[in-house]
Amino acid sequence: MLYYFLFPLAKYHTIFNVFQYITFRTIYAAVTALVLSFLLGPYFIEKLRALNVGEVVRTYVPSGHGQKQGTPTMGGVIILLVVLISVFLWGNLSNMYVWLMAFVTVGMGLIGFIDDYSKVVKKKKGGMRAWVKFFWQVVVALVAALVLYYLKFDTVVTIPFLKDVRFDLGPFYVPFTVIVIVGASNAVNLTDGLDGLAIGPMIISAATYMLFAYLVGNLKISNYLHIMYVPKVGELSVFAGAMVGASLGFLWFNTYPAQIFMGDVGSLSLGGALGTLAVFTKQEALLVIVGGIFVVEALSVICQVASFKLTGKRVFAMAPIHHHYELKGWPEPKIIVRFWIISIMLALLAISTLKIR
Ligand code: 57M
Repeated sequence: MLYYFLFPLAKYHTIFNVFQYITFRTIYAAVTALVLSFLLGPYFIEKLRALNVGEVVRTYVPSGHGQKQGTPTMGGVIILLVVLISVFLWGNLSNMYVWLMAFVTVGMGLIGFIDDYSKVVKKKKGGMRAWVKFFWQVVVALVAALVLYYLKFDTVVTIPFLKDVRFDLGPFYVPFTVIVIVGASNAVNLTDGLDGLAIGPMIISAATYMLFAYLVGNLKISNYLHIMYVPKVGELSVFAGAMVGASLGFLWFNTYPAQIFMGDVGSLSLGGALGTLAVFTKQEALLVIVGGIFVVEALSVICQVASFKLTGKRVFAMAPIHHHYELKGWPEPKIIVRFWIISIMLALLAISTLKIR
């Protein structure tokens, strides 16, 4: 919004020129989201406490989780709010990708909100049925995928490190997009089981895609780097910047020992947003590296369930994998920080694909 009101003033004073630059708006989108989170966080946590919106910890948990009972949850509401305000202030709202990003983020958030609400407020055990949740996630992702397809979005998929390998998926790009978005949304949800475990890699992944959005959206740079140029997608670095700021602000309160959890409203929406960023920047396959922690968490569940069904034996002491390390006796902060370190290494590896191909 500031872009509309302040950039035209450049004819009176050159200082207003800064509002046209994506880099400037990205930085301030992140700063705005961070400051808003700091300001709203304590008020929101107090409100949740007063309303008794506290986590109901399952009984089948590694010891230590019992003391988390009653921790305020649904902190994702504040993340969503802060991202939207920041994008509204700093984004170019005539950009269609910004609206599609907002649609997926809010759509997934709404599904998570209804699930959290039924669990925490209505005290319905287990919340929304898994298949109902999955169905609506697919609907949200499908709407975005179909809009993209009818807007003639490039359906070619490239593979990291392999310059000459390209697949044109044609109409199959639609289900592919749905898989990426819904997969990312659920993988982040599965990861969100220790304090700061999901939000840390989310900051790192969103920051990586913030960089990629800027690069692929810039004709000169993308030509220089020989990466696919995606017109208008540069604006998404402002969106990703807001995600980084809001996630950092949330980590302030979610770090061990957590004062608040994000709930499904946070994990489903942030995961969906990350998947959408991967699609819009045409770096879909790169998400396996950038979001490697989320991928491993989801794979650990798939392996555990498959192995148990087929052989009756477990691969991990407990899935998702962070519970395995808990049961092995690693203290919670050690698991969390080590996962963050791996996430940083993966982000660096992903960035290196710009040169190693
Ligand atoms: C989300 N949610 C946390 C919080 C958070 C198929 C199966 C593997 C599914 C999986 C599952 O349900 N995962 C979904 C996991 C929960 O956190 C809430 O949920 C939100 C995210 N959706 O924001 O509101 C608990 O996680 C802990 N937590 C923190 N700090 C945080 O910042 O400590 C969360 C955020 C919180 C808190 O204790 O209550 C969750 O784990 O429930 N199911 C599982 O993960 C279960 N695994 C399992 O049953 N494994 C089996 C099979 C099925 C694979 C096996 O290995 O044999 C585990 N869940 C829990 N304990 N709680 C089992 C042990």
